[in-house]
Amino acid sequence: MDPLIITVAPVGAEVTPDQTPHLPITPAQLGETARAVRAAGASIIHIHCRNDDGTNTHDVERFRAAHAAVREASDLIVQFSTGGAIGMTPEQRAAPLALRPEMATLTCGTVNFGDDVFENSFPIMRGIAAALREFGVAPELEIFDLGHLANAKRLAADGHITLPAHVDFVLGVPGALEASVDNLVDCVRALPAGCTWSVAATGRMQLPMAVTAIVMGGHVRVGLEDNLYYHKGRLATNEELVARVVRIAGELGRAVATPDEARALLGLRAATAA
Ligand code: KMH
Ligand code: ZN
Repeated sequence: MDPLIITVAPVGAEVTPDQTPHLPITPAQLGETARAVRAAGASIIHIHCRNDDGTNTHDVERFRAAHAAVREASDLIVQFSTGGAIGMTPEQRAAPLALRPEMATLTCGTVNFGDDVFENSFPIMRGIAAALREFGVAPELEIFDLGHLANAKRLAADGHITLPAHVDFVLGVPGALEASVDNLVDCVRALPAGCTWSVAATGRMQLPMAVTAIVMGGHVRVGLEDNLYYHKGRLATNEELVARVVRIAGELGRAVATPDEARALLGLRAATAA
């Protein structure tokens, strides 16, 4: 099997600082997190930004500072969120792509999101895909439901994205596909040929889905964006969540990818050549 690519999603848009003291809020804190999760074994960092008071922002200058801090602290692959937070406009969500991160997400369909709706109509997806192409940013296709794969195939057929691509199954969001082994297997079977894949799952299903992906030959996303706890009643840090996956992968005989090995697997240029 290929070495395991571990993505860390350290902050997200929904978790609030009163839920955990371990969220990296400022660019400097994102840099410290990057250093710690790289040491623990991560190779990709999925970035959302916050204002100093912990509220969400997709301000380009905040992303510029976060990007610089993470790159200063590590050789991680930097992946910007274009999902942002509920209520952001598509233009706000795409604006930081002008900073040309190595990767960014492209959510492939609208989905219920708790009591909200995470809106990704075809015009929105085409607009974000156009920005990804304009700035030469590699997409990670976020698949919250099985039908999102059909949307990705349609976007590819119409020339908005290129397949194969890297796909992240985001399972367990209330209103979308539940996190279960059966559902993950269904998702993987439906993947377009040649795609690499990872799984992110919410809450206590993060670890079981990660272990399933390690065994299946997929890749893994962990972090406080999706799950706050190490186990019931004990808050986690991002680096602990990464370290646990590394330990389990080791027990299962799966090597862990360095960022440059991940770049090779994902078809990105090596950092040393960038
Ligand atoms: N915060 C969610 C509404 C992404 O980062 O691309 C969307 C999200 C997906 O987190
Ligand atoms: Zn995200």
